[in-house]
Amino acid sequence: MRYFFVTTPIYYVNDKPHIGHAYSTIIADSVARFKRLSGYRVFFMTGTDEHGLKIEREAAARAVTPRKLADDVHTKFKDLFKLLNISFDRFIRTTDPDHESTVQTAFKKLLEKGDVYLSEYEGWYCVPDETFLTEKSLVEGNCPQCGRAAARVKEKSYFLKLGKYESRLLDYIESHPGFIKPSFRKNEVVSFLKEGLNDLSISRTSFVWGIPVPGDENHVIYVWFDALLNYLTGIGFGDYLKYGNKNGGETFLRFFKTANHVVGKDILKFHSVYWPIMLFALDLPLPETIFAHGWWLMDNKKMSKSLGNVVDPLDLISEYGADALRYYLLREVPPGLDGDFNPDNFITRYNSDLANDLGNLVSRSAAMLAKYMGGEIPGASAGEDNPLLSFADDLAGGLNERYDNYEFSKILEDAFRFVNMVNKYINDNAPWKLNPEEEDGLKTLKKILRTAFVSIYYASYFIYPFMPETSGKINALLNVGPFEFENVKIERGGGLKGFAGGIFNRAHKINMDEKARGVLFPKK
Ligand code: ME8
Repeated sequence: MRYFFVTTPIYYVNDKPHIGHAYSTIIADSVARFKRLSGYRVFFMTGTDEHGLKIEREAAARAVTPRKLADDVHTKFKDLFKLLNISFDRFIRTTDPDHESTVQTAFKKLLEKGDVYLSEYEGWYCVPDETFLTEKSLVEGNCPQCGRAAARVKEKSYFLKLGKYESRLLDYIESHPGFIKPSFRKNEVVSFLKEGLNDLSISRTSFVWGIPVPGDENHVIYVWFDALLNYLTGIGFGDYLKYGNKNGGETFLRFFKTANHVVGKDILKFHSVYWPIMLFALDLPLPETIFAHGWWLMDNKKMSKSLGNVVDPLDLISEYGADALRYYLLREVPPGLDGDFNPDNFITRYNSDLANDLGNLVSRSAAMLAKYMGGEIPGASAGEDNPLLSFADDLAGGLNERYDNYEFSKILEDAFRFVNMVNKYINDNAPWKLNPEEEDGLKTLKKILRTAFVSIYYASYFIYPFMPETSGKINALLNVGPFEFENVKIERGGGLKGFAGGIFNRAHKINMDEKARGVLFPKK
């Protein structure tokens, strides 16, 4: 059994989600869906980061308890993810009891080991980013990342020894080229490491909303130390601690070694420096990959709750559907780069790619099949046009590598190139000009329609991880089940050969219900 663990950042509950949060989550969901289809045992986790000063302050501003704020806002993330068809296996909250226990256990372990020690922190802190800052990194007294005023802090604190693991981490990063993706981000991390690391403060005493330090309850554990450990809690760290590598504990390590952490570039340092060092200190293996995506910008500024320039995903979903949003976000931007969210561009893509190219291909093919074949896709004996299907097979064969490199925009570009090749094939062959009353005419018509429908099935497969609802509708129209490993059996690197042929070997009637033949994407 091959395992695959994929995660999103866990999101702060100071405000409702925007499309930046939707983006990371859709990326992880698409990968999870592809891996499941490829036969992996997948665990996909997302959730909310609920502790810390930022949440405590927001709750005070709203005159509610932090707990109440977290209870209310985390449901907004859950509701959004439901609308977006996010197939997570666990939605973790850092206030979940099993997580609190992970954090306290880890803290205690490191304290006993001597990798955590008590001292005093004096320096700068950015509350919105929940980040300690060095004096020299400040830009006119402000946080270099978000531009907001940094606060001066002086308080007792526990520290994690980072220097002890610095060179081990450098070696690890150099010898594991797939650890940080895209590769151009690796250099940033390496130069940060080469500057030398100060030990990391991992507890606070000036507020209370956090997990208490075991045995020293004046301190609450630093929100990032708490948050990063969610990746262990969700896959059974508790069982691993209790039973080691047996009685279910072994699945913990199996999953964790395959971890792919999908994060925004803003939090790459936490994931590629602090997190690995925490894992070294805990004697655990490192995740397989940290994939840092870029930012969605609005008028060239990072979309963010505090800047107030956010796009509400709920508006887009209610107007265009979840799949349109999923498609746009993953199609538009190459891996790791920023994207400018442009509403006109969104509508253009919707109308041209989804309504015209894909939607029309499906509806006009179904109309022709109804008209000429009584809704029956001719069997393999009708023959097919191989260049088109070979192109699809080649695309399918390259998918694993593309997914491994998070190259969604390329996958979707190719999928829609294929859709347009099928449209062109139909236009060039003009089946409506053929006479089905004549033997030759009927033969050619059968071949064209068969080719079109096998192609539509391929297209449905290509888009499935990104647009599961649309793919489901196409499969329902084709009268075949949803894509699952058991009925698709696509082996790693093996492509699709035979997969469409298998189902469509014999003549196969599509679903002629009006509902099944409904428009996929109404024009806007
Ligand atoms: O940082 N474009 O939570 P957060 C793209 N709790 N992605 C964006 C984005 C944008 N404009 N804005 C936010 C935290 N994101 C911590 C994480 S993980 C152990 C703890 C996405 O609510 C992106 O993934 O500020 C970014 O890293 C994340 O949301 C930050 O969410």
